[in-house]
Amino acid sequence: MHKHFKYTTAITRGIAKSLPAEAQRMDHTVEPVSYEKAKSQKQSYVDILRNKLGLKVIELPTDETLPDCVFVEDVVVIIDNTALITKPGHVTRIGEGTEMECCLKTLGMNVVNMAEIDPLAAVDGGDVLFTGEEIFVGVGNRSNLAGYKVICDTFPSYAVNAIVVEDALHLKTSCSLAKPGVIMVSEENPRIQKMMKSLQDVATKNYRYISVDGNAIGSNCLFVDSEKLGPVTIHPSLKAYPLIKSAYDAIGGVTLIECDMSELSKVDGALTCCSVFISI
Ligand code: CIR
Repeated sequence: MHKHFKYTTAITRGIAKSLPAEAQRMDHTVEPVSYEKAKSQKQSYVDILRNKLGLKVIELPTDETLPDCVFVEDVVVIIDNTALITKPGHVTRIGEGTEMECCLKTLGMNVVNMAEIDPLAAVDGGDVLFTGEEIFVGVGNRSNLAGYKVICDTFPSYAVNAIVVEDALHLKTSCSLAKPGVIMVSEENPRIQKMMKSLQDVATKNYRYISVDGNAIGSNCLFVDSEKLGPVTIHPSLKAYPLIKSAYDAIGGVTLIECDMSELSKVDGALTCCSVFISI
């Protein structure tokens, strides 16, 4: 279906026991994370990748000194055969990329380290939306313009567009790729609508935008063109976000798989953030 999303391998990481008490979170009033429940939901996520999609899953070892280390998406941007190890935008997350860097080098990827190119650059992978055609980089909260420039230089064959992110953790907290050509968007508030308007203004392609009612993280889904099932969109659980059903039904041409990551969402984790993908 699309050359970019035909992955063979997913990389994930275990949940640190320090996550419930020490992970970063936007809202300190939400109830605490249950480590056991988060672990079991994460296992179901890995089972989907391994058993349903037929991917090889590499699980990096957990590091207790890095409470957010399960969120591997933030430490690397992988497009084609190049992996850019990012410098995460929150100080407690710097260092999470080391294990990923070793793993990707061992796998023979072309690995580039952002901090070595520009020490002032910062990017969380949650701010990077790759559509297969172009790259959008959310700039404002965790990622900065210097980081955006490193992405432009590292992936010169693609148009790279900076999008201002206000009052949200990441760009992909409010929109993500449902399948090539289709972007899922949260309609939660005028701030997101403004951000999406600016994305549409700079986009070099015509995408179809599908709106999800309710909670922002309901628009965060994961597209993989798998060997075993063909095109698959893994989407948030309807139990956790009951209003999203019609939005996901509207995608068409993909197998929909529900996945409940509600426990990690208490510390702002979404579906895309717990894995990265390669084709080797
Ligand atoms: C953080 O605040 O950095 C973590 N608690 C959550 C990161 C989620 N990352 C993502 O969605 N890409």
